[in-house]
Amino acid sequence: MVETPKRSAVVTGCTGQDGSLLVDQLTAKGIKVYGVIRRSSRGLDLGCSADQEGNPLLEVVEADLLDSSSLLSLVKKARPDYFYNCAAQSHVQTSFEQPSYTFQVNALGVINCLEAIRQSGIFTRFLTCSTSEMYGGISDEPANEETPFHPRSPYGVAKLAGFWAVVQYRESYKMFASNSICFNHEQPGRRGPNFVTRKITLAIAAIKAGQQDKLFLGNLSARRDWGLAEDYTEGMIRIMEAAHPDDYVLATGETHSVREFCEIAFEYAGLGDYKKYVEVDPLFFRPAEVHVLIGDYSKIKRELGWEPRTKFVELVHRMVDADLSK
Ligand code: G4F
Repeated sequence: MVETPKRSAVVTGCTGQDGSLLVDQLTAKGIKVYGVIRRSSRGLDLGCSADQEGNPLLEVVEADLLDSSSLLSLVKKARPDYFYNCAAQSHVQTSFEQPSYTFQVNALGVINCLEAIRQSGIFTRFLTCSTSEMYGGISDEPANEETPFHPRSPYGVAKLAGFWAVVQYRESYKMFASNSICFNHEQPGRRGPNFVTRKITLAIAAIKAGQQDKLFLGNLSARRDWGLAEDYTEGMIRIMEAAHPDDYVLATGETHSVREFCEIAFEYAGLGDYKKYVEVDPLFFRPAEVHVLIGDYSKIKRELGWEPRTKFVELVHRMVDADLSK
């Protein structure tokens, strides 16, 4: 007989990288998950691990971040202990082309979730996936929770509004509402194909298969603090289970350039010097670039005992392996 789960969680964006990892990790802990999807005429592609579709602890539900009544109905129906908001327009370059949509989903969407919880009157812990893009890379010092923000994209501006909405609801209504300020995090085989890391590892697989001979990229000098996504979603779970709501940086404390990612990935795949394959195309330059991001995760280490487990080189190797084994 299957035991009735004692706890439940809503996960928005459950078909995305972080949401699908949370579905895996929360259900593995015996937590029932209401995975939120937007209605699609093309049917359901969960994007989770292979056994998700038969996962008895996952119930897929339809709602939309831009339709507050659908969120209120969901909270009233699910009465969740936890509400993870992973849904977003998450691509920075796209936000320059779709600034209004990005603001609606990434800022208003957070307020709609918070309002649904507040209006329901149900005690639900809330976390939204916040981002290092809010810092804007104006300093090469590691950023922590006290570092001033200076977003440099419509994405960053919208996420900053969402971040402050969480703080405001926490302070005004004493809600359990937290931000995970996530630096770049990637999951082998699961990262979206238009983020630079996955674009590189998918291209390596295509080059090795003889299907492609060049890879066109933008700014190779941009530096990011890249970690493994499943380490970060575990950090989010810790933030949700903490005694008090708060905002925490999740990062590795290292920064590496896109060029270094290419060097290691092409060498590891046995293709040699990346310069034989990679060309710079200004099409992929952004109107304003975030040149460097590096995070200081000492607060979450000190207070909640979280640390990233995966170093940069291992991450690159695992991403290459995942795409070569397909
Ligand atoms: O992989 P990216 O597109 O990630 P970006 O912009 O740093 O954003 C990611 O991390 C954020 C956390 O800091 C998240 F909030 C956000 O949702 C997303 O997950 O680009 C990384 C860097 C940039 O500097 C970009 O200019 O790579 C550079 N880059 C160079 N060539 C490229 C390319 N980026 C993309 N996407 N495609 C290129 O061809």
